[in-house]
Amino acid sequence: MNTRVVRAACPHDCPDTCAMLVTVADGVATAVRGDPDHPNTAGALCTKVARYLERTYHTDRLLYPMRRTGKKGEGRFERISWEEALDTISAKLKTLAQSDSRAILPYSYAGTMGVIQGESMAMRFFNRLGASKLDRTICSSAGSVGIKYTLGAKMGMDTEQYEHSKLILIWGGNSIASNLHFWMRAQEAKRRGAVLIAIDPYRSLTAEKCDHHIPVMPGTDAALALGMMHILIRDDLLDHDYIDRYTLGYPLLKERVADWTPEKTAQICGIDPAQVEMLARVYGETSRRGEPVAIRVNYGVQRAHGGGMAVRNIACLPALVGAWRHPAGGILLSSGETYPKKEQQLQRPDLMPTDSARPTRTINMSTIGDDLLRPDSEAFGPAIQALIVYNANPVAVAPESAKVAQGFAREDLFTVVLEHFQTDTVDYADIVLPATTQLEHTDIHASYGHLYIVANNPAIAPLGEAKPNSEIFRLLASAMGFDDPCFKDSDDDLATQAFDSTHPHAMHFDWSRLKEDGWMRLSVADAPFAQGGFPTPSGKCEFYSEQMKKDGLDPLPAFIAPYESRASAPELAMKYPLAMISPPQRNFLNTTFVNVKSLRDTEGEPHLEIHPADAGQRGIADGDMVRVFNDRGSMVAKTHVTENAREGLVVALSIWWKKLASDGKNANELTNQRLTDMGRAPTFYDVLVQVEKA
Ligand SMILES: Nc1nc2c(c(=O)[nH]1)N[C@H]1C(S)=C(S)[C@@H](COP(=O)(O)OP(=O)(O)OC[C@H]3O[C@@H](n4cnc5c(=O)[nH]c(N)nc54)[C@H](O)[C@@H]3O)O[C@H]1N2
Ligand SMILES: Nc1nc2c(c(=O)[nH]1)N[C@H]1C(S)=C(S)[C@@H](COP(=O)(O)OP(=O)(O)OC[C@H]3O[C@@H](n4cnc5c(=O)[nH]c(N)nc54)[C@H](O)[C@@H]3O)O[C@H]1N2
Ligand SMILES: [Mo]
Repeated sequence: MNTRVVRAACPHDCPDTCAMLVTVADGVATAVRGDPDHPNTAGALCTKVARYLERTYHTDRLLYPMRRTGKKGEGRFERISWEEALDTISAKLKTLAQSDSRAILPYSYAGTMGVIQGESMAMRFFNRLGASKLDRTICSSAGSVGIKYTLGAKMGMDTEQYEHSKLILIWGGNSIASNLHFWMRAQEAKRRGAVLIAIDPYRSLTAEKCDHHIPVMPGTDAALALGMMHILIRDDLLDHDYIDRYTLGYPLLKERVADWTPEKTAQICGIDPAQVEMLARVYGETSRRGEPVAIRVNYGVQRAHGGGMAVRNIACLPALVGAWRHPAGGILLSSGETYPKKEQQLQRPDLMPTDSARPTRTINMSTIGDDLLRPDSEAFGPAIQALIVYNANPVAVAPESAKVAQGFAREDLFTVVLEHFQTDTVDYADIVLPATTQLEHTDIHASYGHLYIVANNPAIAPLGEAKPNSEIFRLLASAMGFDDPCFKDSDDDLATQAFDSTHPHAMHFDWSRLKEDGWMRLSVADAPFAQGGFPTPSGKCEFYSEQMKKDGLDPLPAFIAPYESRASAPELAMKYPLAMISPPQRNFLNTTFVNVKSLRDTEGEPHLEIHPADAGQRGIADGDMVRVFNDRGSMVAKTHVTENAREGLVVALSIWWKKLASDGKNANELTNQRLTDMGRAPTFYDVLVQVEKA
């Protein structure tokens, strides 16, 4: 038997971007494991990716191109050849491009985080075509903008340093589920005597294991940060030297937080004033003792109206106490901008046809529900006539799902979906194209949680007639007659172009070596802002931001209330009194893996966690089936009556495939298309609902 081990990367949308070792025997992958030598992966894979072979060799894999035979949404297809598929697609796109290429829209997100199978060849294709641009806001853009106002870039602490921290605030993240390798570091810190505090409306798996849990109501984190700053200043738990040298606007900040008393803060957050006091004091006093205090801020805080401001406020805290002086102090939201990515070269925006009479337009992926239903108009431009979906499952993941499905059901819309499986979105496709999985193609990965570039070598040959996204867009380019040399670049060529090896962070970057080694660490300082050097306009940590003012925002930390909450929308709350959040389920990765039976079986069916008091008022017992509803829609779920959901809150761990739920629906029936204060992002956790026995 011919056995070998291939170096690979986990492709999924997760901060951990694990380095993997794939065992291949006679052309068949027989095992995947975490690379024991990669410092972040440390030999461990999560429960989902440990089952990666089950996913790749799943009997439901799409292996051939197909054409729709039933009605949109029914999911009936017949096999066709690649030639026929490419001819059909190119003929349609050519016709549309002749009148107005902006009627064509790509729709993609992070089904794979790979640079090559993500936005490289695909974007070259859409740029050359002159398609509408897609604003990729569905996950992280609110916090990205927020943190940039304060710190200047999406970068911060090194995950590997957290094990040396003495206090870790896990703020709006369920790391055991969604950032496991960070949790391993936090556990190590705890063994060494650190205190862990979770700030989360829900007693998640992670919150349960922390020393303290502060259950704020959704969308109120900005207030909690203001209250903390009030106490730090009131009690002089500050690093005045750090503030003087490396921050901007301290006197204005001091004035701003003067009336953010613990009482006011606690009332807004739905907690006790003593909890605000405890949190601020332990943060300030630990730092005052010269010990490193760290914050891991995550995505939970960003998914409400004021999500951008929340992250911006939280990011002010480390500078106030001088936490940045230590490698194990500071904050991390994302390490994404530590990587010198060569996006222009990979995506070639210069290929976009320049037509001043018809400038390009941008469609926000988070409002695809509304936008698919818009007719031609002066303001909007042409109605969307063709949609090419890859690395995404919008029919299940985009907010206000009923409208999304209505848009996808339009008979006059031409939809192409590149996929591994027949997802809820594939059911609406006119043409389905089978894509390869990570084991079958080449890729190169940055991470948003650590500081390594990770290589992915193909372990096995493509299954059936599946092709890598990159190859599919090369073939489409050729079918369209695009003869620009960049469409001839191979996947190895693209990997070579991925990172800038003249940038100080990536001087050793060399694809041919990386392929062999599997991963390489970026060169960055241990404590990036120990001596200031923030990449903001002033070079300082900006408590006051002139740029925010220019952008029409409050230049100082502020609180922006949720759209839907008992306090901010009392009339709506009479009908729909419960706040609903739908954060990630441990055994799924967004909707990926929901169709892997062994993983789905651990969840069973969609659940709704509800507090005993809220359940009691409604005559609901543990295990009852309930209907969760608001003006936008409804879904049924099995209840779990538990104090893990605080009073006034229900939790629907997500994201289920709609068609694998008994009523064909998921939590996005209830979510809305309103956007955050910054970054044009969705407000998935800014939702009021009512619950009744089904
Ligand atoms: N297993 C698994 N891992 C994943 C994913 C997955 O689906 N499954 N998804 C991946 C993706 S795409 C992303 S973006 C990341 C997300 O990464 P994280 O943000 O770490 O992920 P979550 O587990 O959603 O943690 C969010 C937590 O925020 C809480 N929360 C909700 N609203 C609020 C609020 O207003 N304030 C505060 N303080 N907390 C709030 C939720 O209860 C939840 O426990 O995870 C990635 N990793
Ligand atoms: N209610 C609610 N909704 C949410 C969220 C929430 O917390 N609650 N979270 C939001 C967040 S943070 C995110 S990031 C989005 C995620 O939304 P999406 O990015 O749409 O993520 P997935 O649902 O995992 O779908 C990715 C799809 O890409 C496919 N895929 C993977 N690799 C490849 C490949 O190489 N080629 C091709 N062609 N396809 C591939 C997978 O099979 C999968 O079906 O969902 C958002 N929606
Ligand atoms: Mo995400």
